[in-house]
Amino acid sequence: MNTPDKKKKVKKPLTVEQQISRRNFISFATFAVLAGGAYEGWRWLYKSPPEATGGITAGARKPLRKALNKTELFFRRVFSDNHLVKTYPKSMAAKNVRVNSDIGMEAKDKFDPASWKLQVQKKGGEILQVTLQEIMALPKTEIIYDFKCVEGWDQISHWGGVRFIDFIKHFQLDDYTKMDYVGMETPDKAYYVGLDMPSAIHPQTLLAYEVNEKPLPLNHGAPLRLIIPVKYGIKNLKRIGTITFSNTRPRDYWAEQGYDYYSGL
Ligand SMILES: Nc1nc2c(c(=O)[nH]1)N[C@H]1C(S)=C(S)[C@@H](COP(=O)(O)O)O[C@H]1N2
Ligand SMILES: [Mo]
Repeated sequence: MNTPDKKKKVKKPLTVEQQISRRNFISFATFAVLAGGAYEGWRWLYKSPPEATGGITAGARKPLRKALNKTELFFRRVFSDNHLVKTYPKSMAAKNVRVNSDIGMEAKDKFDPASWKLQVQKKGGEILQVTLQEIMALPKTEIIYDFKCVEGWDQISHWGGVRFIDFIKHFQLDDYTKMDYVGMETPDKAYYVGLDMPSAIHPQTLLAYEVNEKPLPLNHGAPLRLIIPVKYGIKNLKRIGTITFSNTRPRDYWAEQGYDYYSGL
């Protein structure tokens, strides 16, 4: 028997419990769709081939590296070499400059700073050898800036040496600045960094032989270290042995461990 009620199909207002269960359903459905999308995205990334330069940067998937390289290019354009890193008065420089790590400098007894020569790899296999005396005869530049390590500490420190660009000009290496990268390695080749050319020839980048106006101690990279204020500490190679120029990325110790190759500030 038909009740008049059923025919009219009156829409009864939902009870509180019904409203809650409906909202729960919508929330879970939305979550499931988003989670599915995230999973598919991850699978896509996971299945995509690794980048071609796997050994140099730590073998990220191609699409991920593409995004990272876009980010790098963006920062390289924004922070071009017209931008100078902030400098500080001498009074603010740390008296006890922190010594961090010493990869490529372990064989302290085997290394003789007196017979050290900087080796610059030129085209056609020729090697330019430069003594510390020749480097110290060039105009000296000093910088007091906030040195930053990726491990989370920073310190205002005072360095002295020759600007890398002045070194290049003096030894008539100008042609090499048309290349994309500079590579630097310790004499034992255990620590090595790759630098984009604009950062290497930045006016604040130094081949440093002094800290706090005194000769660099061995643990800070004597006889010669890199001070590159536009980069994190990892790129500031201590005890430079060789310098190379290239259009492909030179090998880089920390990039091989997955750190950002550019490591700019
Ligand atoms: N040869 C060499 N250079 C190096 C390193 C290293 O382990 N070996 N460590 C880098 C890191 S991580 C930092 S923070 C700085 C520290 O420089 P400092 O010891 O003079 O403070 O050196 C950089 N240059
Ligand atoms: Mo560091």
